[in-house]
Amino acid sequence: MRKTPYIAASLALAASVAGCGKAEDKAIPANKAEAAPIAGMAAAEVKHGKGTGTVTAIDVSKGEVTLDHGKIAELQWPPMEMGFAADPALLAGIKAGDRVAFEIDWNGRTGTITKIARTP
Ligand SMILES: [Cu+2]
Repeated sequence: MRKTPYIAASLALAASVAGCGKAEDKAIPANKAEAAPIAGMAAAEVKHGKGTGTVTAIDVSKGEVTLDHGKIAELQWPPMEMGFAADPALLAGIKAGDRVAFEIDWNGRTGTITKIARTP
């Protein structure tokens, strides 16, 4: 009997996995909200309001007037003191302490006087 030592050469299959080949299969979510226009944000909407108040500060040459005004219904404003821009010509003859009736255009950030007149 011959014993043939059998040496099993184990063949290591060194499978090289260098170079990660991950599939780029990330799902890109469709952002439909981004495509939809945002209502009311496309353009500044100018609102017109009317009120009465007292002039607390005025600079005719700069075209600035500060009013302590009452409610302005059209803009849903409570009474407050705030500054407005105005054409200097509109402010001629008006001084601090005067009671005034006025109208403004409000663009969402700033108010511009369109009419202003002293009241008794
Ligand atoms: Cu105000």
